[in-house]
Amino acid sequence: MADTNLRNDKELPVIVRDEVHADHVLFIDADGNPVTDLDMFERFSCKIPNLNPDTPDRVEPDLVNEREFFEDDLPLLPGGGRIRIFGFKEPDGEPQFPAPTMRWVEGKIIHSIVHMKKNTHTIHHHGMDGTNFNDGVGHTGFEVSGSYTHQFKPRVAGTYLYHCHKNTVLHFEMGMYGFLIVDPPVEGAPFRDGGRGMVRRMNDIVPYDVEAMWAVDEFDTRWHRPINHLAGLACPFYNSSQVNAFVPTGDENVGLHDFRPDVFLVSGVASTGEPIADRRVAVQAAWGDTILIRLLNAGYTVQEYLFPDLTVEVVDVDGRPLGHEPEGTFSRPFTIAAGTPFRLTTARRYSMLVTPAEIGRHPFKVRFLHWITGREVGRLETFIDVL
Ligand SMILES: [Cu+2]
Repeated sequence: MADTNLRNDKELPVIVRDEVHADHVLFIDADGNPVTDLDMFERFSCKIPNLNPDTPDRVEPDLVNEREFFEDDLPLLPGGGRIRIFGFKEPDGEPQFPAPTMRWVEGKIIHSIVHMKKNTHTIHHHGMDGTNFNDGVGHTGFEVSGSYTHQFKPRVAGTYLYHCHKNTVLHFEMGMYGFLIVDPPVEGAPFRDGGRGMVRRMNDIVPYDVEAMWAVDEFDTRWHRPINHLAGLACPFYNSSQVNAFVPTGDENVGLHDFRPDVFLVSGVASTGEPIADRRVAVQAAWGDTILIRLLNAGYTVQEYLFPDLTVEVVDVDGRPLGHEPEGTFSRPFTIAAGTPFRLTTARRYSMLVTPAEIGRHPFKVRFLHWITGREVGRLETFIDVL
């Protein structure tokens, strides 16, 4: 994103095929031929195999989830207007945004099955350290045109996400993501979204009473139109009738170098300017309850968050419990004092514990900051009610 946006006001570089510029040579291959950035781009972004292979080392699963692609106009705009979404749904489920949560359990064998009816997509289980077959990153592996079963044994509980990793700049923005939660290996797991559960805190597993799952996102509504799945990819062998690329093979600039968000959402609920009170987002807890907040930056801005009157403890960063041995030996959970703003960038997560001492309404505020200039481009607010 950053690189293309820096070019925003300048003439786009023209890459001439069959003409090697010294600037573009990355390395010399085993046959002595120069490998250019265009070769690399074609190899890893354009010549992606479409495969539906057998799962290597397949064993019987403990847990299975299935997702399929949909494209639909969903009533997500402030006031209920519809907007074009690419998403994942369960095979017999309704289209929804964000995609349904995957809930896994530490140490269990998981099968995550993806079905594609037309076109190709992938599911990247972000942070899961999958092998190349299971990682779901199209341009370093393959894209799925039919079905594929990803196999995992998640190593440590935490807050993750899954998303499509085909033409990611477009498909992630269009809605192809959802939470992926790994619960600790205790009775009752996997837990129900929003309810009671257990979470790792250092080397302990501690209970919470209420779970908030906040995927904070923003839409540039100009992008959310019936749009070619490959739009924005600059693949020289696609002709312009197939793809409207923004460099130099297409006739039309589809504008994916230019992101100007105009709708701001938490977990699929758009802000109207008033604090979001929808119960899918706003939390209701009883006095004395411990709340686990799973916070995800699912957008393309830098997001700055603020609890004006709550001090929270961060127990997990990007799916890695702090202070958990062996990988967290050198870290510890940390507190963010009431009134202290904090930030996350794209795809990053915090899991935070809080037990509010006061009855009443506790606001949660977000400012959306432009990723280059830092300028505020939007804001929203929701809250935790303690009764
Ligand atoms: Cu996709």
